[in-house]
Amino acid sequence: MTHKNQTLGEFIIENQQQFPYATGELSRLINSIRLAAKMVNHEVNKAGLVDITGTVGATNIQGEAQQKLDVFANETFINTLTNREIVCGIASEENEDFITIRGQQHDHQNNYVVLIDPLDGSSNIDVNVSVGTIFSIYRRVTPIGTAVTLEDFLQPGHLQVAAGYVIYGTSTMLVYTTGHGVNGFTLNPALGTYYLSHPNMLFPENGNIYSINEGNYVHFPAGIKAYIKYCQEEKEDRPYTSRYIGSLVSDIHRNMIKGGIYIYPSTSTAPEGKLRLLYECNPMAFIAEQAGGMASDGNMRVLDIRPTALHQRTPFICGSKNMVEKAISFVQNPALSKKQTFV
Ligand code: P6P
Repeated sequence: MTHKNQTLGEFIIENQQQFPYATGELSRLINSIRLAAKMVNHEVNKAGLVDITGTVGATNIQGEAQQKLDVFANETFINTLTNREIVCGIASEENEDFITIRGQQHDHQNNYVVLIDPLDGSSNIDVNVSVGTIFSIYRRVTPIGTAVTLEDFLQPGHLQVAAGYVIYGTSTMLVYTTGHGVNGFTLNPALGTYYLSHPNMLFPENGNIYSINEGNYVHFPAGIKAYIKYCQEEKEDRPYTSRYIGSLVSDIHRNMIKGGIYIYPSTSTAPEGKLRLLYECNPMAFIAEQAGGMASDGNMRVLDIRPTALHQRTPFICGSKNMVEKAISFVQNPALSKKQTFV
């Protein structure tokens, strides 16, 4: 039984028996993420005060200018996860290759791999817009006692054992699922404790918020253009409204609470879209489905995509079920727009 104001620690203990491998390992893993998030939150919250914003002059493997907080967040999560005897490997947006963790006995006995986007939306840091951390957790598939391989990381999203995000916004929240619904915990910075503030989060089936970077409109496929026009046409009931923060965690978190759809499609300049499958789309898709929503690449369920590369991208349509289904109908049948009367 979950109740408001339960602490994250109490919630983990009370619910760990739900988890088939309830040896406490996953609980310790979530606890590690909880601690790292507190440390990153502390730095994010003072970013404007000390010389920690701005770029470090380096670029990450994505070729993106690395913000100092990117580097701090990446190192914090990697170090915190490495120091617990739970994780046997980590893949991060900031690192070209995965990191092997042998364990204190150097014998590769740990069971889980973690894939992480340590600070998503970091280009927003210098303008004081909310950013987030996204994480995805799998059990390894290669034998215990051997070093992890790429195979342990290239698992389809439906095999995730847990996924979640931290949103560093007006308040800091940790939102995660282990396959038994989605729960949101808000950090009380004065106490350093997370409290259950959003039990059993659910996407409203319908919504009227669409989130997409319309600056790329001319590069969108016909079906996405048609769906945007559909959102803009007169509606008997509520008119749609466009909300786009440019921070995946913030846009999806808002849409999960208010009802809405987030789209980052393929474009003529980026045929596979921009978002990364393994540590952005799969964890957000797991959460979306656990919250009664839906996540598709326009043709198939995101969680069924069979990964082939650590940093591969995918088109991403995620949010309220009925809205995602409507968007997919346009993507799969752009001519649909000709039957719509755009007045
Ligand atoms: P654009 C941030 O870089 C990010 O990965 C997501 O958090 C965000 O939704 C998207 O890219 C924004 O991309 O091209 O609209 O600036």
